[in-house]
Amino acid sequence: MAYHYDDQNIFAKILRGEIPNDTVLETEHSLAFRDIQPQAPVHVLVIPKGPYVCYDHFAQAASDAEIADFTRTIGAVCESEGLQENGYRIISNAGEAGVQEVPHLHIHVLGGRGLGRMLEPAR
Ligand code: DGP
Repeated sequence: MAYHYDDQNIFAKILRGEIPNDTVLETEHSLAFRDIQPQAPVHVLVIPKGPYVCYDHFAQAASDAEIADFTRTIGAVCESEGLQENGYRIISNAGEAGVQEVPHLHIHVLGGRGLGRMLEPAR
């Protein structure tokens, strides 16, 4: 599959410093910041700094160093946000069926309350 990365997406603008963000953690290859429309007391987005559209694109094209950094940053957010004891959920929406709004890979890290079952019944 050929992936097209649109460098005008909102997270690309955040990475370029054109739009402010509430940073939780920044590493060489990743940025974690608070979601502007939080759906739980803790709602952090973790993104790679590289131009990847979605998770499968990242898994295919990113370097081992980027993948390790991204994975560890997600874990570090769980720890720094105090989510380990009571649990959390990580989600990555992709494409139309996944209702992905921003076409730059992001992992939602959600916690701080009971999150219910994973999916609503299909409508
Ligand atoms: P989705 O692509 O559907 O997985 O969700 C995109 C998320 O990005 C959504 O929860 C709202 C969040 N979001 C959209 N624009 C901004 C922004 O400018 N800043 C921040 N911090 N979050 C944003």
